Formats: sequence, C-alpha cells, structure tokens
Amino acid sequence: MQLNWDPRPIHAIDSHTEGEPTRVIVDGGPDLGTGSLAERLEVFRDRFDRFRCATVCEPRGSDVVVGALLCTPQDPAAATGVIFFNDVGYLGMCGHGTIGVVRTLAYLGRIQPGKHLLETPVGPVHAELHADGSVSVQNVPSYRYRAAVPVDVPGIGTLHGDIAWGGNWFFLIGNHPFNLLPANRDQLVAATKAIRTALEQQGITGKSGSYIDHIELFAPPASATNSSRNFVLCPGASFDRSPCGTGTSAKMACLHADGKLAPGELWRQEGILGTHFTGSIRTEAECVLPTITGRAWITADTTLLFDPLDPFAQGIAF
Ligand code: PYC
Repeated sequence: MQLNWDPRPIHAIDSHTEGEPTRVIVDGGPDLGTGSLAERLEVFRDRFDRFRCATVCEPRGSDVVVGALLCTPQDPAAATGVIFFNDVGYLGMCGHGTIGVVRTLAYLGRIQPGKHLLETPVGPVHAELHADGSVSVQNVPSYRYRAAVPVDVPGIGTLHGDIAWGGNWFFLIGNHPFNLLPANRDQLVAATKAIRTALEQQGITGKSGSYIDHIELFAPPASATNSSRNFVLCPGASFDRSPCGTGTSAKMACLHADGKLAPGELWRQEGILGTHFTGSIRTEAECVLPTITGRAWITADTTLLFDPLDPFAQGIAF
C-alpha cells in the first residue's frame, strides 16, 4: 500500500518515563498546517493516520509505545507543540510522554533547566526541567465528573468507579478483586478491557458522551513511602508501565472531591513496576490543577526508514 506522506527518513528519539516508552518524532512528520494543536490533530487523524501507525506500530514499534509528534507552536513563547498518539489512536494529553518530550528537548540542546510551555490539543501545559533531570508537568485542569458509578462486568460482577478527566477520560476503581502485580498483567489487561467494553455497552461515558478509554485500578502501595499503587489500561490493549500522569491527575481530582487531598499535599502514585510520580494540586474554580513529577531516560537516537517496496512500510495495525 502507498504511503501518503513524503517517506523521507524520520529523526526519532526514544525514551522511557518511569518504565513507559515515548518516541518523539523530531522532524520529518506530515504537514498538518498552522491551526491550533486541536485542529492539527484532526488533520493528522483524517489525512495521515498511516503515519501514526508507521511510526509506533510494529515492526518499528509496539502497542506500548506512545508517539509524540513535535509541531511548531502557535505561541512563539512555547518550546514546542506536541500531539500524542499510540498504536490505536490519539491521546489528548500524556503525562509520561510530556516528561519524555522535555527530556528529549534537553537532550537535543533545545532547552535548559527551567520552566517551559508546551502546546497540546487539550490546552497549554507548563513543564519544569529540574537541575537533577527530573521533570514537573503542570497538567490541564482536571476534575471528577461522576462518583461511584456502578457497572456490571460479565465474569466479574458489579464494580463501582469514579469518572474523571485528567487530560484523558478515566474510570477509577478502588474496590475490585485483583492483585496489582506485574505477574498478573494478562489477567489485569483482560479485566480492564472487559470493564471498558461494559462501560461502552452500558452507555457510561465522560462528559458530553466522551468515550472512556483509560481504566485505572488502585491498591495499597508496595513501598511504604508511596500513597497508592495503580494499574492503568491505555487505549487499545496495552497498560501503562509508569504510574500514568493523566491517571494520577484524575486520581488527585477524585481525592480532592472526597476531601482527601488538600492543595499542596503530596501524593506519591506508584505504578505497576513500583516506580512513582509525585503529585500535588492547586485548585481553580471547579477543577484541580495537578502537577506531577517524574524521571525519563533517553534510550535511542534513531532514524526511521520507509522503503516503498516494504509491504509493512506503514506499520501493522492489528
Ligand atoms: O502518562 O498520561 C500518561 C499516559 C497516558 C497514556 C500512557 N501514559
């Protein structure tokens, strides 16, 4: 099948944030125009979806890789614009990915430690690169939409969860029968996919009918220094190896709504691998403004090649 973009070599930087990979497309991406990042996301989705698949799906990537396409920002004060995507589609925001983007910009020598503005399809995001290499991300305004919503899940029973926005839509479940251990990942993926399907079939959505594409389970942390452990199903069939920045934001919005997290109080969210993000909130109107801090490491500085004769040049979409 033909590629519908100029198939020149693409410069990509791979990193992982607390275990979760990000592939930053530095240049060579399709021309998405000069509209807002939300408008450019629509152009990407409508006209260049093959580029998404070619850069993050097999054989160049896998279902766990989150792509980050760097775009010229509208605001000249911004360090970059960025659109996040994965093997099945697009993400509004991505916390671990933003940390990966900031570390990548530092690796490229484009930014120094200090505060930086990034444009995303869901609004401006402020990030700070600290002298020790860690990155704090001030995420978009986050809020709990509905509390203790029942969902009947075939093979599991009735579960109750909160629906919250943290830059993506989440269904957050504290009370469930699962043990959040890496060894149980197949069971956890199957269960959270069943929950997501049940939500869809029972018409349970985010605001304005938005599809809930992230499912987040909670358990006590393995480390006494952390506040909680999570397991997060991402869009598609992969799970977040990190504690999920947008998921941590959604969790803090719910905690605040329950009177369990005060502004400035620290929340250490442990992920399935035992790594953590440190979070805190400020409040604004009906929302919380979450900040999450974590670390990322560069794993490859690479060139993606596209041979027009390759039957899988545009990636394998399972
Ligand atoms: O860190 O926000 C996040 C995220 C979303 C999906 C994967 N990671």
